This record gives sequence, structure tokens and C-alpha cells, in this order.
Amino acid sequence: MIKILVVATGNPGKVTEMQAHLVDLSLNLVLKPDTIEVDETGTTFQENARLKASQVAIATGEWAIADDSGLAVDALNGAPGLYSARYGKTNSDRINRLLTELGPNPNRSAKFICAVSLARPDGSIALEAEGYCSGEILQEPRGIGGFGYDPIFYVPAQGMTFAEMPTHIKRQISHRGRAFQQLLPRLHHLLTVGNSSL
Ligand code: ITT
Repeated sequence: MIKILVVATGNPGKVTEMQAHLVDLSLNLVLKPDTIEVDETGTTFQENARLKASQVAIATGEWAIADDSGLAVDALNGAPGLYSARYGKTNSDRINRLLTELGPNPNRSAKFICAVSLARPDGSIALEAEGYCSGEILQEPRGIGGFGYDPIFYVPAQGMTFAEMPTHIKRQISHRGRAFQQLLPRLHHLLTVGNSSL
């Protein structure tokens, strides 16, 4: 039975959001030790999420949950995509690079993607899910909340960027929120009925 769950990310923005999704479960959430580094060699978000969950689970001997996510911009053929974290050194470098590469292009469509994987202590994958959120890239940043590309990602249905949204709204409609909404009932099931094959 799961008692301890390692939140397998080194990104503080993700830690906050993942903890908020997991807080109602009766689990002891612990952070990934900084000494564990995982090479993200996968060719899809799901592959990278699996790699992170699996390697952190094996290294800690505990259950681990990982998120691999990114922003795919239509007019940039899906860039930065899998390379969203590696697109620049800081959040503002990444945002500036994206705005420069997109320039005045009128096609501002983009989507955030999030893959989540839960690994058993032996590294095998027990559960996984994916979520998306569509939006538009603004010409300049707006808002101070969230992290990463949030200030330039505008969601027309809400009339706000992710960085302007109250956290509970981002939690409901974001790519990460949607991935967790799929995963959580299955995780609840696993915690309540248990399953030796899971
Ligand atoms: P871990 O691998 O340790 O989890 P990371 O930041 O390297 O941390 P990823 O490889 O999944 O994680 O990179 C995802 C990047 O996409 C992240 O660094 C942000 O720049 C961006 N990103 C993902 N979700 C986001 C969100 O909700 N808001 C803004 N930017 C986001």
C-alpha cells in the first residue's frame, strides 16, 4: 500500500501545483532529493514522464509521481514542445526567445501539454494520464502568478493569461489540472482497494 509519494520534479512551480492536486490524499508527500537527476531522453512527454517517475522511484525506493510538460506553438511547428525547459536559461529568457521567434505572426495558437506518470518503487509504471489546454501567445507578458510561460499564455474562455488567473482556476483548466483530473480517481481507487498488480 502506498504511504509515501515522492513528487519527482525539481521545478518549484510544478511542486506547488502537483502538491495542490495531491493534498487531499492521505499520503506523505516528499520532494525529490536534488541529488537525483534524470536525463530526459524520451521522444514524447509521456516517455519523459515515465523516465522521471521510474528513475526517482528506483533511486528512493518509494512510489514516485512525475510530470513532463511543455508549450507547443502552432506557428513554430510545435516548438518549444519537449524542449520547453531547455529553450533558455531563465523564465524571461525563454519567454523572450519565444516572442522573438514568433515575431508579429498573426497565428498565435498554442497548447500546453502535460503527461503524468506514477511509478511503483521497483520503477514499473502503475498509472499515467495526459492533459491539454489550448490558448494563444500574447505579444507581451501579462500577470505575475504561476511560473514558466504563464504570463504569455492567454486562455480566451477565461479572458486571462495563466499568470493572471486565480490558482484554483488554473488548477481546474490547465493541462496539468486535466491530467490530474484523469489520474486522481484511479489513484484514489488504488489507495482504497489496493492492488498488488498495480
Ligand atoms: P522537472 O523535469 O524536474 O519536472 P522541468 O522544468 O525541467 O522540471 P519539464 O522538462 O517538464 O520540467 O519542462 C517543462 C517546462 O515547460 C517548464 O520548465 C516550463 O518552462 C514549461 N511549463 C510546463 N508547465 C507549465 C505551466 O503550467 N506554466 C508555465 N510553463 C510551464
